Amino acid sequence: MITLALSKGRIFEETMPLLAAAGIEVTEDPDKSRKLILPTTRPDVRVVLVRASDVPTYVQYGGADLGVTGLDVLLEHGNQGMYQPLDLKIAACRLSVAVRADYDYANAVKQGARLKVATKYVNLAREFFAAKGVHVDLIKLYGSMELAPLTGLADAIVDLVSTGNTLKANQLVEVERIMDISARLVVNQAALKLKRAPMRHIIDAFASAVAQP
Ligand code: PRT
Ligand code: MG
Repeated sequence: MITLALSKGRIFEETMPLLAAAGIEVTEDPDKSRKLILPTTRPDVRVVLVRASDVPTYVQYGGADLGVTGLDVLLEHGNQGMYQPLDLKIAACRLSVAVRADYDYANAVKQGARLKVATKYVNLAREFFAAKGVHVDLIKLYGSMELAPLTGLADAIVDLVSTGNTLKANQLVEVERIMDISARLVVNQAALKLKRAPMRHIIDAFASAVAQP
């Protein structure tokens, strides 16, 4: 049995065409079912639904053989015990610093001010500001980062941006792009050794589907 960990929403939806390229279809709609283990048209392949931030944990410890996770989640978690064989080029966005439109970020950095930064990505944010030599107090949040500068909780946020509409709707502006993000296929190292042939079939099918223009 091969177990693939996915999160509901954009990762699930954007992974479906890649699975189809491997000849695999999920036979139950995750939005209509309460099941956390979904069967597929291949009796030896199943999908488990986990929180986006739990995908690396499942793959690292062998709760799943493979998983699809954002590079943001993967880097924040660390990639111990996993191979990252493929950039799937799906769920694309960027990790950026944003502030209130009326906050002079460039000047605060120039003055050497200590910035209060709210984010779900404390490890990535710490590394980014340390490399710039900017002192920060990091405030860990689990969601709705955009609210932090508006309420005075923080001077800046580190969050994902795709269209920029969420920032705009909250009078925030992007002041630095930290990195481009896309979803990655991650693979449990032991599983790849033990179930080499069926795992390679899926990895290779994903790779050729990604390579299509
Ligand atoms: O929602 P939940 O708390 O369960 O988990 P999650 O938010 O981690 O999952 P999900 O499905 O929202 O995101 C899964 C992965 O999709 C992320 O880890 C990213 O790699 C990727 N991705 C791509 C995004 C976005 N684009 C994105 N736009 N994840 C989140 N967003 C959010 C962003 O945080 C911000 O709130 O969308 C908002 C900005 O979007 P725009 O279009 O208004 O700029
Ligand atoms: Mg979300």
